[in-house]
Amino acid sequence: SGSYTCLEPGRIAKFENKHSHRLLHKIIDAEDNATSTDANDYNTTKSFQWFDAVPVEDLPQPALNADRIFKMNKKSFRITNKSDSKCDIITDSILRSMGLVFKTISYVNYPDRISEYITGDIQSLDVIVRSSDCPKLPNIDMDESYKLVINSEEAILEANEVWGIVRGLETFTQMVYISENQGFLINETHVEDYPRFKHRGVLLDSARHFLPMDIILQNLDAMCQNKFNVLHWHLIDDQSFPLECKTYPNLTLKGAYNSGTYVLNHNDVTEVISYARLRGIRVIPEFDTPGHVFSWGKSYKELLTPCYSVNGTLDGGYGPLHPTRPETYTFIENFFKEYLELFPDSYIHLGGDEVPFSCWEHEPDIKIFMGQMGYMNSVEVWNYYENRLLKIISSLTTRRAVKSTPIFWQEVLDFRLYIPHTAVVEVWKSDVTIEKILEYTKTNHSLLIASCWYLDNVKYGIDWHRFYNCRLLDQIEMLNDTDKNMILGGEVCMWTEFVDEQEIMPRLWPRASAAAERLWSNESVFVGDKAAPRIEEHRCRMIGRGFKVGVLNGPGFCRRPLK
Ligand code: CP6
Repeated sequence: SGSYTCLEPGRIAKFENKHSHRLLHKIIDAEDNATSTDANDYNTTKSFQWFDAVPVEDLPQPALNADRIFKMNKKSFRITNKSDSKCDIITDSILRSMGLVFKTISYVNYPDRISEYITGDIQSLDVIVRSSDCPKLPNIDMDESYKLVINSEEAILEANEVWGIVRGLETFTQMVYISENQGFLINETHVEDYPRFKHRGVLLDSARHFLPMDIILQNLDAMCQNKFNVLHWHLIDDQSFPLECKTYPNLTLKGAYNSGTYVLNHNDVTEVISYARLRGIRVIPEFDTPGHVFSWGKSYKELLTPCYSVNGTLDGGYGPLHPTRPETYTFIENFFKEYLELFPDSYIHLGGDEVPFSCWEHEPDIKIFMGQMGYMNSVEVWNYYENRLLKIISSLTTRRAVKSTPIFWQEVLDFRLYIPHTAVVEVWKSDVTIEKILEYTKTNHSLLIASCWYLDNVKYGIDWHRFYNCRLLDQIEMLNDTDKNMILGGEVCMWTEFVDEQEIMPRLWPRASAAAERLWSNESVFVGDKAAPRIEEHRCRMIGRGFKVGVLNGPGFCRRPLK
């Protein structure tokens, strides 16, 4: 609405009264209860005419949203770093913003009286960061808050840390718009903004289809535009092993697609990490074990558990990592030694989803081992595996300033594994209720929510509402503070079984923007009928930056100046 950014700032100090709406639960209830036929979905958006792009009510109307409008001169406008810190994160962010600010295609067809509201120009934006620290990496506790003030006396972006400058410049570049006769404009602004959740991630699956470097980097740019701050990189899975391993080169030679050539090497990974850092994005790799490892077996068969049929003969298939052979753990240790040095984030995703137990249950050596250990079932074998893995990770990261914090998929709680309470658990199944979340928080594990956001899953018609109206996220607001604080944030997941480099951009974007707003903006911003024009406008802003984004709302177009 008024601030003219899709990612509505978390707090808007000055124009608060004009922008708070609290009708929302009614809207969601109505949508949830409606039988979700495609036609029905389409009808829920009838209140908005897509071909109008932005309804008059939602425009940053001078009379409604700003007392003053300022012109910006494309040739002379500057963004100036006025702080002592000359951190590369600020410098690069300013450079990028200078390249983007006049690329805006946000076009507003103001009434003629617009000139009454134009009270001057903004010559420059001053950037001030309080901390002189130039962080080596973004982290979970980084301060992304910022204050952006634009009035006739000043245009200032202030933040405690460089991360706030990155987010604030993003907002700033999105607030600039074009008008037919007056050129580039920006409204009087007073925004004090900070994120609702500290973990706002995008999962990219590089294993089902190979994702080349330019796609990864493009997504980091799109993520930055949408204020996401974590790339959850699902690098390896059953189908392929596309990550160079210097210790065990055969993993990619035999396990990567196209005869071992669809590979990301260490330099690529390092490039991704530094590209992400400059955009305030953490890179958390996932090494999914003990399941989802079939591709490891293309070169190292003995790592996997051979599967037996009920009559006790080998059936030729392979299951999860072999949990009792010492060689498995030697391999795992060398493997993680290499990758923990490559990936510096203090979190590491260890997977743990969808472990196919049946191969463990029938393997003779494992049966003997279970007898020796007094294990009653294969969940106990799994628990044994995860604890040996955790011990290895822990000893490999003792030399770090902060020890690695493991993340697991929700199954570790569903099967009640004994894992340290510092481990974070990512909830992904779509049937998870708020009652289930409360059971999880009782275990003292912090949580990530992914259930609402499987973006590879498309539906005919308007399907971003179901990402936006994430019911779990509303219900979280009703929890007490202790439970609420255990929700670190959420992730949108782009699994690539049915998506590849050709179509990943329009599939992910701007549908991920719907989740991005829920993860960044204050919960009170969530108003169904205001979100539709905002995301439509945001889509046009992404197009303005050259992203090949998908259609959200059916027929329509992005407004552009006629000359
Ligand atoms: N791959 C891996 C997947 C999924 C998971 N893990 C998955 C399963 C079901 C759905 C979506 C994704 N494709 N490694 C589960 C976390 Cl609906």
